[in-house]
Amino acid sequence: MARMRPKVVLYNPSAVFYTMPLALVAVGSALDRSGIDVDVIDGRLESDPVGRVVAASEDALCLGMSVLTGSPLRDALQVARAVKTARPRLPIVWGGWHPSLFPKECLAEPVVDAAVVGQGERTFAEMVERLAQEVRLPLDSARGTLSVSRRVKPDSAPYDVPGSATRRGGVPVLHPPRALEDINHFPAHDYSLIPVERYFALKGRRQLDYISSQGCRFRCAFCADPNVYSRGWVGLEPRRIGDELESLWRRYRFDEVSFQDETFFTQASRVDAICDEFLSRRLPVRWTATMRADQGFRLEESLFAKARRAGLSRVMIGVESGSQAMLDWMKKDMKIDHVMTAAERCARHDIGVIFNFIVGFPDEPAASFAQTLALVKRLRAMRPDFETQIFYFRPYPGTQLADYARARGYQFPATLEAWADFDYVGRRGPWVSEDQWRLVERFKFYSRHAWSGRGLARWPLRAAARWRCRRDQYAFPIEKQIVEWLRPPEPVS
Ligand code: B12
Ligand code: SF4
Repeated sequence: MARMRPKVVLYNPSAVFYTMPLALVAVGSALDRSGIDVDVIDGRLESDPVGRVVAASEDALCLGMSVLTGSPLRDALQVARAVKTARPRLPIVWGGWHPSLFPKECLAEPVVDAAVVGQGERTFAEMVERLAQEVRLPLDSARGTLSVSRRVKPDSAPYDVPGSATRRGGVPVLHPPRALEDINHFPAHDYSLIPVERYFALKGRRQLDYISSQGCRFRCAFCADPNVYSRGWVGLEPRRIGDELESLWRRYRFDEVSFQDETFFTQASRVDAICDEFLSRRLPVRWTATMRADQGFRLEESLFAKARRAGLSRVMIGVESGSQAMLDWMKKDMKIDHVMTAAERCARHDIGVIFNFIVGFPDEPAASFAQTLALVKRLRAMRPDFETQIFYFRPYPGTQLADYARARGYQFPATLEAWADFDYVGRRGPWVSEDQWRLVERFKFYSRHAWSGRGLARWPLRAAARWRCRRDQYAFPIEKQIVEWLRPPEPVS
């Protein structure tokens, strides 16, 4: 009789956009693939996610789910509950940003058996190995896969490994943290775990998502990264990035690589060597990445030129505010001058930029709003391919500003369902008055149309929008109403 191979099912909840589920590719690739089958299921690609997970998880060792705060959490909860009803003995493990910030709270949900905190490769591999031993299916070790200890204490539950949280006697217990490990120790991400062509089709372009580093060394008070990765940063070796991207390109023939790193430009020498990899291999692809403005300020002009030659087409810069006082307050550790210098260099080297801003911080003065809108205009006017996005501040869990908001009486969600309603997308915090919100929404519309598009048909709207932006006149937004009447805005999920 043929022996059944152990299997792990991984689920990525529904979310906005079609970014590839790199977290599941990471943890799935790090399992001992010589002995374990991995089935990655993405809620965004399935008409019946629960049915698909239930069918896939027959005799599976466990179901792993990647959970972000906000609407993906809602889907994760629904799917986990329905799957547990159908398969009560299937262990369910949550990993990702929400369980990393709230491991014990996630375990208050009875269907969640374990939570993985922070980097997941090693922790999850150890859990799976223990689960496999429990069901008496010994695994073979193989070259290139993680080698983990096989000795399991007889009294320990299978998921009680460092870097996890589990329940003991019904009570959530946090196990010792696991230090951030050099990602060069882990096997290459196996993209055959996901239907890459379907993501290309859904994105409408052959754009490969790729992650070359984990963590961030900075301390921005609105961001959860310093808490989850303790200001650690680990990056893949440039040679390895070159090898992986070249072999992925031979397989998928993509046109663009989207680096999903938090701070791709952390080490100038590494960026330089990555550019060499693109150039020496003559990869015919463009690439995009995140850049802090102070990193752009420090980067040699010649490296901008080299990166452009190597295919860098666009960077995303989190500016956050046009007010230096606000930047200092949120510990962004960056100057407005850095933003302008980085922007000028990008413009000079024909590199597009998406600048992200946040408004509506607690007690943010009106003058600071005005400075942010003024900086947005300056940047938008520099080049047609300079885009700007304005988000409203929400005190994301696990951040210093969340503590600040709590101290000022902000009521945070108390249940997982309530956290599922907590989303940046389109929402604003209580610190944004109706007037401020109206002003920002109108400004977003006019600043977008004032400097974008070349067609003759758009000329009247462009001219009106520029006139308004130059004079800061946003009352009676008749053009906005007409455009929205012709093309209603997408509903916020
Ligand atoms: C791609 C991405 C998305 C994609 C998600 C793609 C997907 N999986 O479906 C989309 C576009 C949907 C998205 C949306 C949002 N995102 Co987002 N996103 C990212 C980004 C840039 C990359 C994620 C990634 O793939 N990383 C690479 C993998 C390898 O790292 P990782 O995700 O950390 O995974 C590791 C561990 O967390 C863990 N792990 C993760 N999942 C699992 C599962 C299991 C079973 C296990 C064991 C371990 C494990 O192991 C992994 C390997 O070490 C991150 C920033 C970053 N660089 O991580 C932000 C980030 C995750 N997003 C964030 C935010 C704030 C948002 C939004 C709220 C933003 C917004 N403006 O609206 C929305 C919310 C969701 C929504 N409304 O749909 C925050 C986290 C917030 C939070 N508390 O959840 C991050 C960290 C950015 C930041 N610094 O603020 N995002
Ligand atoms: S906002 Fe960006 S630079 Fe700041 S801590 Fe978060 S990831 Fe790092």
